[in-house]
Amino acid sequence: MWYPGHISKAKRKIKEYLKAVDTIMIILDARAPLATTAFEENIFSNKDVLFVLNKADLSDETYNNLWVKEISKTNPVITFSKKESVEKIKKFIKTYSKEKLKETRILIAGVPNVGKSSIINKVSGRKLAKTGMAPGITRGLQWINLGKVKLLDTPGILYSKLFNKDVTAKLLLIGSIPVESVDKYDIITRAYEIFSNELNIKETFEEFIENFGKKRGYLAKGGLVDFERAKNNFFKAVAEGKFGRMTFDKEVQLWMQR
Ligand SMILES: Nc1nc2c(ncn2[C@@H]2O[C@H](COP(=O)(O)OP(=O)(O)OP(=O)(O)O)[C@@H](O)[C@H]2O)c(=O)[nH]1
Ligand SMILES: [Mg+2]
Repeated sequence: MWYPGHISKAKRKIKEYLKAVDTIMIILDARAPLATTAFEENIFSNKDVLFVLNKADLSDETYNNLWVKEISKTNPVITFSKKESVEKIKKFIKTYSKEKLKETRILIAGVPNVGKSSIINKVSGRKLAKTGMAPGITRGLQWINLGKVKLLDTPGILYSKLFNKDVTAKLLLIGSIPVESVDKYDIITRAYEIFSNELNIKETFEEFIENFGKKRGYLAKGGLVDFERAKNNFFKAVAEGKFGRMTFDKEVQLWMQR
């Protein structure tokens, strides 16, 4: 399974920096709020933790509301997306900043590709942090100084081993793990099953990818569909929301049991 060296290094660094931060802001993907807690949350157990359900433009609106209602029973939470006004997240940060402190230091954490660096850029109004479509863009920790508030951008983290097939499949569907790294076919087919249930698609995975590849013109020698390329681009298209808004984690009551 995909677990690049920078992730274990990032976990060590995050632990080192914990003493220097006041609050943790965990960025979840609104399409899979449970799957995107697939890292050692207990690292943050004695800190104030805020949650942001990001990429809320790609998830089902009804579930956005249900998730906010459930998570707010344990922690402050908002939905957010890069399409929304930055004032929403600035206000959230301000509300939960420790007013008595001269400055508030907030560590931004989450699994790869949930939009941590994008949020930091949006709040700062500048392109200070590197962002990108593939997971694993941020490699080191970086303070972004916003005057009274300092945000610490961190690389996406994950459990070193993802044992749960559904969690791994959902992380694939939202682009938190690179499709090229998923060599287990049962994860791929489970991810397709979750996706096809959402859209009520009856084709088998092979049929669907075949047609997807034809439509996109992903042809190999001899005019046959380049299955590998079509499969990889299909998962990237799902992660980018090209098939419409959908929420993959629907069991909000599991939040308390995680
Ligand atoms: N649709 C949508 N896309 C977003 C949103 N926020 C970020 N993205 C996209 O998601 C991708 C990942 O964003 P990053 O900000 O690099 O994510 P990250 O969490 O810093 O990723 P790592 O550093 O790799 O862990 C980029 O292509 C962003 O443009 C959002 O609210 N909605
Ligand atoms: Mg980043």
